[in-house]
Amino acid sequence: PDFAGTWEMKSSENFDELLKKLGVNKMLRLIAVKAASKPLVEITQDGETLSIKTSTTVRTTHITFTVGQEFNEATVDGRPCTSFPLWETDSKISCEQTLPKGEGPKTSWTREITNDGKLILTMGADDVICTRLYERQ
Ligand code: R12
Repeated sequence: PDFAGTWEMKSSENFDELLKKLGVNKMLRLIAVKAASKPLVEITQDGETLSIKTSTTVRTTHITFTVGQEFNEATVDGRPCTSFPLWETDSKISCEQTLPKGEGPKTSWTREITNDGKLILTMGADDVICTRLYERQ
């Protein structure tokens, strides 16, 4: 599937609950939720290698990975982790994250291109799953 494009977010569920599960304090959550309500996501793709730049006013992340290969990134609350992205289906990448000392909730994300060309991002922390829908700009 083609993940490439400039994406804007159309809806988000459970982002605050996710941060709460990760132990982010109320003041930081207020700032993060506001900033994360207007993100810009730019993805380039070369085969199974994706480069994803996610920009907000308070934090910008840039990851590059190849599906099937471990890479280093950070959890949504900023803790360094090792990530292992795999194809869950033809159009969905599922990524388990491992924290160096294994502390905290189990985190993961998925990114999927729907039949109608939208991008669904989920971010999980134990039983809490945040779902965010993106459309091409
Ligand atoms: C913390 C500090 C910051 C944040 C948190 C804890 C803010 C994080 C933000 C994340 C946005 C994620 C997006 C994901 C996506 C936009 C703003 C939580 C700055 O300690 O949709 O891909 C310092």
